[in-house]
Amino acid sequence: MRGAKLLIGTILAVVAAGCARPPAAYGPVPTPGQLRWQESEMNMFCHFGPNTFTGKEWGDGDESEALFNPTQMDCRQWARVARQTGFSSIVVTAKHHDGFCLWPSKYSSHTVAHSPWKEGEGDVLKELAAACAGEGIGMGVYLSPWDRNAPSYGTPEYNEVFAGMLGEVLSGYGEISEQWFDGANGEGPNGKRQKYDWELFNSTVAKLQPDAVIFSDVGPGCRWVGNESGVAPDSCWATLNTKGFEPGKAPSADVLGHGNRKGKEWIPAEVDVSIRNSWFWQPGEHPKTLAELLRIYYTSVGRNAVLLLNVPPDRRGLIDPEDSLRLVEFRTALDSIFSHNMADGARFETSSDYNHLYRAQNLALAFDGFWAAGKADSEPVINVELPEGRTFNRIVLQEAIAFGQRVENFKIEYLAPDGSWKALTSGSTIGHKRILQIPMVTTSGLRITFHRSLAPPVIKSVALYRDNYQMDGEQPLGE
Ligand code: FUL
Repeated sequence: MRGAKLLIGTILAVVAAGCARPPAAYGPVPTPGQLRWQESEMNMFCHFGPNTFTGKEWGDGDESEALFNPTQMDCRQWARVARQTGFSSIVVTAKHHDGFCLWPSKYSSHTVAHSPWKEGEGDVLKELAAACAGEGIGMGVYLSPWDRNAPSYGTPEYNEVFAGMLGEVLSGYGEISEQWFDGANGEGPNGKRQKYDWELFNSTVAKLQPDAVIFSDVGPGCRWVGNESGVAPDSCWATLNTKGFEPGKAPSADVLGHGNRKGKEWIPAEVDVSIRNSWFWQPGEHPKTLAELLRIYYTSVGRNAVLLLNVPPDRRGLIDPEDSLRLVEFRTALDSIFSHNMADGARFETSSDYNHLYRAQNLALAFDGFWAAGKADSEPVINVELPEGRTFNRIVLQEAIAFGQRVENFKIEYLAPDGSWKALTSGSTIGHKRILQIPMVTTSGLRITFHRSLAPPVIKSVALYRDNYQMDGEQPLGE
């Protein structure tokens, strides 16, 4: 008797566990490092080096080291500004195209060690690593493969030099969240030709910092979005085909932006853009306006990409107060827009559930779970019943990307006062986060219909917000 009970109990437990099994992943999925990076949403870029002092954007590599002499350098200020205004890490130009190393590399004499700054005893990476750790944010390093100073550039030996430099920055400064490989090369037709050993470079990163996300035109951790104006396209896949390409020999800007539907590798887009016109601090330049920064936020974070916003320290080695003030305004605006979810208290209903664990109510932002559509549901629908009329102009959708990116076409309707469903907006991809900018609408119901998906949608949340900052020229919907 006891044996039979035990058997029945075991069968029931197995059945229950079976029902609660999560959906299988579709296609390529992010690594834990990529997931963490995607969730970081905004990182700060700091272009700093000899160019800061010469006013050039691309140094020639023969600038005197004596130029590098910031008078009040304080990486704690950079890290404080970054953390307080919502950035998850700082990616610093440890070596730009001029070859100048912000750390005392033993592979070069064109470094801080040969500059007057701190009498050659300084190390920007060391100070920045300590400052970022102190503020609880990450640190990433930009290392330009193109080097206009290294005498060995253009010979196989340079690959060893570059890998050696990589080894130094990746083993001497604690955890590195992102390794940035720039694809630019301005050598021109008669210039030096370097055949880069990407296998060596990438494996050096993988060995020394296995969780670091590697940026280049084509990943492998994340890809360039294809422009420097802060815009990912409306339709943005985190997947890409890289066969035949490498950093510096990238697919078209169009493909970099859109990614490849059904692409073979998980290589999401990163949007790098400067808060000023130039990458390096230049006298007489001013930061972008708040409206421009908000627009960039919507066209990067709001389109399944991560924003890498460049905020270049000035000649003193401090973030310019004009820039930090603008960032405070930006943070204040984002907080005021995204701290009141108009879908709080909503009732979610769906046309199907994959199983009882992944049910509709998980779509509420407050739940950590997700909703998965049933396998046989060819056009899954989410109904959002709002407790009373709610007014909003931003809809935020998130896929649970650990299961792959799936949705490729959806429409959203709202419940009009006469009880009919009226078209509100439509979209293509979602990914980690999709923010739809719609005219201000007051309604008690929304209906989201997924027309096409590569696999049944797995949606993490649906949230609604009100952005009063962007209202200029935006018309509310007539009822
Ligand atoms: C480009 C570089 O040439 C620019 O100077 C800057 O560093 C930008 C982020 O990447 O490829």
